[in-house]
Amino acid sequence: EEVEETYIMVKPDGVQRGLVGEIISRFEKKGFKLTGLKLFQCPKDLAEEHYKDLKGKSFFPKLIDYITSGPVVCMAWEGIGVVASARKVIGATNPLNAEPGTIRGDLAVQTGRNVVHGSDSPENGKREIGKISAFLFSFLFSGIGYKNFCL
Ligand code: YYY
Ligand code: MG
Repeated sequence: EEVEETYIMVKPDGVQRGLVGEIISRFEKKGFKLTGLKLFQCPKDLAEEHYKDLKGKSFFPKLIDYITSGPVVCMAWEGIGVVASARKVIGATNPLNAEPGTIRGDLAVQTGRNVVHGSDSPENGKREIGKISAFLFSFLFSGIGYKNFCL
């Protein structure tokens, strides 16, 4: 087991529904460490970069419209095995298949409104945190956290 980083993002529906505190609380209670946090309006090109593996899927344009439709909460979380564990805390992509006790299982119904994103591998965790941090640094001269100056 290794210390990893994962990118967790409360999607626009989660922010609008007032679920930010609930979602943060679940990761805090599990015991992971919050190392970066920012409320952010994601531009289209960054959303497309974030979801680049899904380019070409039929739902891709709707996904990009949705993720850029309002502010998201970008977070970096650190801990042993945090990438896979956070995916378990989040639950299945389709909330109707997500187990009760998971975020999506408890708080969502539709795949297209599944309230939260979590990286699917340590490599993607690093990539996703890196992309958002680089964007924020170039734009605002600050990142989302304190670690490594511009995490
Ligand atoms: O990692 P995860 O969010 O659980 O699912 P992905 O397969 O990476 O898809 C990303 C995102 O795309 C998903 O959270 C909702 C949306 N989506 C969709 O709208 N319709 C699908 N059939 C599959 C995914
Ligand atoms: Mg994914």
